[in-house]
Amino acid sequence: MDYPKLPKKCKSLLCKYLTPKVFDTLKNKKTINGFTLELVINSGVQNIDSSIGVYAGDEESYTTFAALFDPIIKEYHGFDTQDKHTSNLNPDDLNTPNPDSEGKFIVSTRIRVGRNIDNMHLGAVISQGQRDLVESTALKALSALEGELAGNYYPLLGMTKELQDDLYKEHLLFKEGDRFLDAAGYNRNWPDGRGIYHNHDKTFLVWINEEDQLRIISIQQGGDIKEVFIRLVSALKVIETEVTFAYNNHLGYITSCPTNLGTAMRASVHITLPNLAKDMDAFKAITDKYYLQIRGINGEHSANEGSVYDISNQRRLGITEVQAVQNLHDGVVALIGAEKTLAPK
Ligand code: ADP
Ligand code: IOM
Repeated sequence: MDYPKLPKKCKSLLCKYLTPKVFDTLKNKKTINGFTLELVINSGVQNIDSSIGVYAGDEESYTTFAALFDPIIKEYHGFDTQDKHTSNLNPDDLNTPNPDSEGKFIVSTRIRVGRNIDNMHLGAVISQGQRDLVESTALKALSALEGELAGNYYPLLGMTKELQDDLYKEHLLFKEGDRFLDAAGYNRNWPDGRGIYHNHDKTFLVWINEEDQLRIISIQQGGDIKEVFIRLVSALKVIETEVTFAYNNHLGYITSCPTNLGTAMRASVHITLPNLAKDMDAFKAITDKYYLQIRGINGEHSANEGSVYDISNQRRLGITEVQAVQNLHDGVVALIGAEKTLAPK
């Protein structure tokens, strides 16, 4: 494999950190599962508009290809190679009263975590048999959920186009044919082994075999962040007694994409900010201060619709889950304050 052609205009962290020297150091390396540098970088090479552009095929990828992953992790999370990750999922440590008790700004709140089963290949190189095993293992664990969390599984295989589209439009289901994941090998054998579990109220969801083997999600209308967190934590407690997920003291929960390591948590609100939308410098100054990310409302790589934005924690490693959610809350309070100040009198 030769050093890939990476255009100057490419802004991804892959383009920034895959220097010819790093490439030469890593080009002949392989993890025990056969994961190579070519597989690590293919998504970012094919998609020069990637924000990051790299994927791990297994936990070992993060050490075998550390010369590339470490600087990316450092820049994205502000996390050093000698740092340790700790977890805190205790809702009592949150101070998150609803930032929008009158319901004027926050449309909905969602908190998700990614999880991958210990000692199992990640999605980039997972075999069809392993993917099916992930699905059956997850379903067994989910069958232990009770009360508000009890629900049904809807496999993608055999799902009508109508139901798939409806779930997607309701912001509940992942999209099909994502080109970033496709280039990284995630869409092999589609739609086998993929699906969504949801409870009766559609406030608790689990995506199976998308970017991570499991994406465990709590979601509801409005801005009661703590209620969303409590639901997620209750479900995690049950699921984690049934399945052991890949975790280590340095990188926390092991995920396919280095942006998700650690807590693997993205806590977000969909929020309407028409005045801040006209002053993106002021908007970005607040999101930067609270380490928040701005996405469009149809997920990563989507554009915003009108003045509704998806605001979420950017850092996920080296902070606890409680800190990630607290950052979101405090940043949203500041955004709503600025929005009110900018409103025409
Ligand atoms: P992930 O959050 O798993 O990294 P995406 O950014 O692609 O992945 O978002 C997945 C889906 O979740 C999208 O359909 C998006 O609209 C929806 N979503 C994210 N945050 C919220 C929210 N606060 N309220 C409603 N839907 C949300
Ligand atoms: N992994 C994916 N969520 N994303 C960070 C893709 C990219 O733009 O690099």
